[in-house]
Amino acid sequence: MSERDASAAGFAIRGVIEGFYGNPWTEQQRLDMVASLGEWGMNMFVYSPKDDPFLRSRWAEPFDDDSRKRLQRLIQKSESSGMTLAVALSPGLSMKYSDETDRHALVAKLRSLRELGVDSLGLFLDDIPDSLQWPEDRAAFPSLAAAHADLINLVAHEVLSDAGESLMVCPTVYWGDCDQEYLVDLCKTLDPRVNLMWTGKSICSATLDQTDAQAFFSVTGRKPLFWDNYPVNDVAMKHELHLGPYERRDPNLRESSLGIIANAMEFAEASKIPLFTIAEFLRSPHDYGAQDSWNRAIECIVGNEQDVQAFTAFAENSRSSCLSLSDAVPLTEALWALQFSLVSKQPGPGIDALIAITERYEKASEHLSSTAFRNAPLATEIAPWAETFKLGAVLLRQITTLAMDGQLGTPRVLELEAHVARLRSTGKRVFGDSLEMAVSDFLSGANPSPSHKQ
Ligand code: 14T
Repeated sequence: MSERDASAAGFAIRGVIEGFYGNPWTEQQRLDMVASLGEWGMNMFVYSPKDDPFLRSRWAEPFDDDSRKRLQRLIQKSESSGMTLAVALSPGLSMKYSDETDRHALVAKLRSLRELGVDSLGLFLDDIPDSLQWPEDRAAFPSLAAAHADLINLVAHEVLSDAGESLMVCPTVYWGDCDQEYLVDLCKTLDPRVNLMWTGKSICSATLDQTDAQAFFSVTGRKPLFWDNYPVNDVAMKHELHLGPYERRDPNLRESSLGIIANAMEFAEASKIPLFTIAEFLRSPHDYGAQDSWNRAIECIVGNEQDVQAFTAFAENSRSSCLSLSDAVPLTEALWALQFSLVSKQPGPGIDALIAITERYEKASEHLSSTAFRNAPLATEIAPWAETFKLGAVLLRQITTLAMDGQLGTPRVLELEAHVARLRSTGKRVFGDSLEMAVSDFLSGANPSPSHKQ
């Protein structure tokens, strides 16, 4: 397929947003990411980390020299990578919408981005108070939505130069039912050049489909620009490392949305695994297969054969997220095989399966923490989860030993409890629920709870 055919088959906007809470990426990570995204056929990068002070808390202040220089280098890299760069400001924590000084400051700051050479601008009004705070604003506007519509229209008028340009806006109501009063009111008088962002049924939506896009269209009169909160793992998701492939997004959204922009993790290198799969989906949604794409992602980011094997063993146990239906599949299968073997009094095959997976995970966890693993930044980012993975391998070895000694149905399984507690105490989620579930089954077998006693 030629380049042209490939992009004709894909979503119009295929993007990534640095839009998480937490440490923004380093400049080097960001430039490297933009280059990779370009190689994978993405076409937009949105710069708006919540913790860059010049974008949010100090939105009204001009960029300092250092920020300006970093933005210039980002503009250059985006250009040379075939990516559109968007930068968004988030003034809503403090802005007085009715105040001329604040309004001018916002327009001036957005214009300064244009003058630097940023292709596309954003105004993000997410995660701010959902009612007007300043008494002057309450006097000037009937609602938050009215204040926002007025501000957005001002910005569109002052910073967009022609009808072909657009402004990316994240409204304060950005998920859930589309018939919420704010969204209805916001759209009554909104400039048609505004692209509205939407995360779907939830902040982190399990699925995105045609019904989401249609409901949005019927209320707002526009196709949504999806802000997809995957693989981001900030705030309440810090215990999970989202390494699984993109899943449960309807390929037909290519027609019913403007595109999808995926919010990444603060772990830039690890984010590349899911982002690679998102790039494949967005380029060719009807041909996408999650598992194959995931294997290609690991091949691309991890590379060398031995590293790929070790990383895959780890990453297949780090796939729990809002959109994933499965995690720790090979482990779960081995543990079911073991339990089935025990119940059916033919322990051989189950124990063999358990030995095989225990050895595989022991080897993998050794390799991941060794200097032989070549992607050092990746190893550093995943280290807290890889440590938990290692504890899991130790626990599996213990289970294996008990199984081989025919001790799994005896009180000796109580020895496993301390290990499970250690695994849990790392606070990092690995193995989904499967390891803990299996151990609790062994424990209740050895020490039946009162309800099971006759
Ligand atoms: F604007 C949005 F579309 C959006 O998703 N905003 C933030 C985003 O920056 C953050 O990375 C993402 C995932 O946590 O969700 C939104 O932030 C939150 C997070 C919460 F846990 C908003 C409310 C929460 F309760």
